[in-house]
Amino acid sequence: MSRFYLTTAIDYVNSRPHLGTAYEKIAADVIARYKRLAGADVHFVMGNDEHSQNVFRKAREVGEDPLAYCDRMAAEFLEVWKRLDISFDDFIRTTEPRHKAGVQALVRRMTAAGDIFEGHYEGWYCVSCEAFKQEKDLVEGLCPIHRTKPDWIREKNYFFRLSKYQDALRAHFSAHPEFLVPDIRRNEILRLIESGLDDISVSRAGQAWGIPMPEDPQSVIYVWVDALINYLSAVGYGTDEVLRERWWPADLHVIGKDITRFHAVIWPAMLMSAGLPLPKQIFGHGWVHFKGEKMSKSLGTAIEPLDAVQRFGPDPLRLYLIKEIAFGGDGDFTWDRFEDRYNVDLANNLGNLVNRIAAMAHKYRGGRLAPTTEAPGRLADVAGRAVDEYRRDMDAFALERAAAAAFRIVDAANEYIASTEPWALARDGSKADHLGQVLFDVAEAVRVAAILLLPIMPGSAGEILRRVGETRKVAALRLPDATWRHDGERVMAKADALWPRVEAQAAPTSNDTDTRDGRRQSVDETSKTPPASAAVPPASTPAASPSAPAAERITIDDFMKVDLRVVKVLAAEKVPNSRKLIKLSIDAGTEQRTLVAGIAESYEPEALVGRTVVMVFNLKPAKLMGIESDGMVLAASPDGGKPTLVGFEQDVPPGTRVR
Ligand code: ME8
Repeated sequence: MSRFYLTTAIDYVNSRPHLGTAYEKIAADVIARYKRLAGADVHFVMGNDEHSQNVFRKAREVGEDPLAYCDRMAAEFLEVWKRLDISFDDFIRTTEPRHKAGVQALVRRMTAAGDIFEGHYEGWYCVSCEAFKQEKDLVEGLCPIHRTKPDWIREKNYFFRLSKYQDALRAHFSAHPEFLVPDIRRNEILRLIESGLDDISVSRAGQAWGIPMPEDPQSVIYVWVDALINYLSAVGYGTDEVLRERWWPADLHVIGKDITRFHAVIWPAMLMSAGLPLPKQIFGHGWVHFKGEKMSKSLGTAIEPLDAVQRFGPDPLRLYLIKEIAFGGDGDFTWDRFEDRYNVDLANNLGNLVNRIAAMAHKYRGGRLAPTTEAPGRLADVAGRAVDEYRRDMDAFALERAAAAAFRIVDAANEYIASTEPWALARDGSKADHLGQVLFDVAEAVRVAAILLLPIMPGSAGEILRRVGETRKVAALRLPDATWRHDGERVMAKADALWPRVEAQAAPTSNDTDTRDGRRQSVDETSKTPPASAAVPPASTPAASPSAPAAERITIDDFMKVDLRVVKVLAAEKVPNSRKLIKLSIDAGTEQRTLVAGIAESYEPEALVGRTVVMVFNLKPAKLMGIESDGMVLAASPDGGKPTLVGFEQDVPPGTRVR
């Protein structure tokens, strides 16, 4: 079995992750999951970069001990990665003893090679970049990335003879054109190497926060040297030679384009100095922009990943970032576009397909589909080609093209339904076999597409596979399982819509959690068209059509699943930092509950106290701006208008059911 050791950059913890840093982890996770699907033994490592001065300053600013602060932030980062379904195998923190051992071991090897020498550094230093800057790097005296004035420092430092490795680096780049991708990064770094490399400072004086130089505890190791070594210390360098032997060299470092120089020049030179093999490949991805700027906490353009997860769940976000941004280039995140793509790719396209095939399988075949004596139709060819293209694109890290390949099967299956018209075949008894084959083919196409989507949308693709009767465990599936099959009976599961359109939901259904997430979230206070207000249908909800097609209507049994109750508001207060949310304590007759409702634009909290309203009593609780909302208040949301609470003409006691 081939092995694949994959890493991401380790994050500074002076602030929470944002959608830009999360993008990197999602992209790397897609690669890790794809490699597992392709049968590799994968080791996927992420971590936190904790010895930065920024982290130290931030801890002081919030009055915490730096290590306690890092512990707290590690928990916050891990929570975000968990919610995004990132499947890392190990998570390294640079304050861990195993890392310290690895860093000191490597620096000792560099020293033994005669590559570390004492000197003085005088010049600019940008703490946000944690980088020494030359005058020519600055724009109007400011760091061009952080737009802040760097510090002028003069201190005793240890230096690394980077210049000694200039020729060896050049030779490595020409012998291994794949070492740094995409080409734009490679060309940039080649130019840098050609322009001549200076020796670099690898320690800082007068600081307590960091790993001491092995021979001089008064100096700490420069945070970038410390951080880069995580890729080795995470696989046992300095502590566990067997592990190190097993995984090093890394197969791929996934990093952002702003830190290519550290990874493609300094890091390989450090490894050459220590006599260790170089990583096989470095991928420098582009930036996620928001409002035309690099998404960044310091620039105030950061989006909280959990806000985006709360909108529709993790998978629509993962799909958006992977499919809409060419991996290697820059891309934009906007709430409007995110919502549009959700509707187009998921609600209208994939979700619709999954619902339709399940509904038709039940209507025409009692939920059981089997191949007939007919040969598979044209979908088999489309799927076969898409699988080949997907594999080629994934292997080249063209993640967006691989996602598009999977969606080509989805498009083709929707078109196939439209052109074969199963409902017409069902009316003609002589076409029974053909109908059976058409339905089987569509279900098979969905199965193949879902396997290809497993790395991108793991939870949803697994659910789709279950719905189309795939009985094997998702973790056991491999790429060859995406080969078209013309055998076996498929028992199709009947279930709720996976991804209902966001703006076309007039009434909630009881167990439709995705809809609910979409409808209730309102944490984006910056969006041009604000997403649906919490606990009420979206502001853009069109008036419910009196002539909705029969397929969209629900039965009385469906409706009765929704437990609507009269409740009385006991207390109300605005949710801090939210324009729309109000926290309500309500009396439901038998118990009291806390709800969060997106009605602050229409009501003052005081005016709500004592009021009788209607709530969905059996809705699963959901967190909104950190507050658990245990139910949902009903309100009418006229197109473009503000929500109006549903109420009564007469007094009705709390707890009364509404039908
Ligand atoms: O650079 N879009 O940490 P970091 C895409 N600790 N990627 C982005 C981004 C954006 N808007 N903003 C940041 C560091 N990133 C160091 C790494 S590795 C030995 C040490 C990427 O928290 C950024 O390019 O500033 C980097 O790859 C990662 O997020 C962490 O950034």
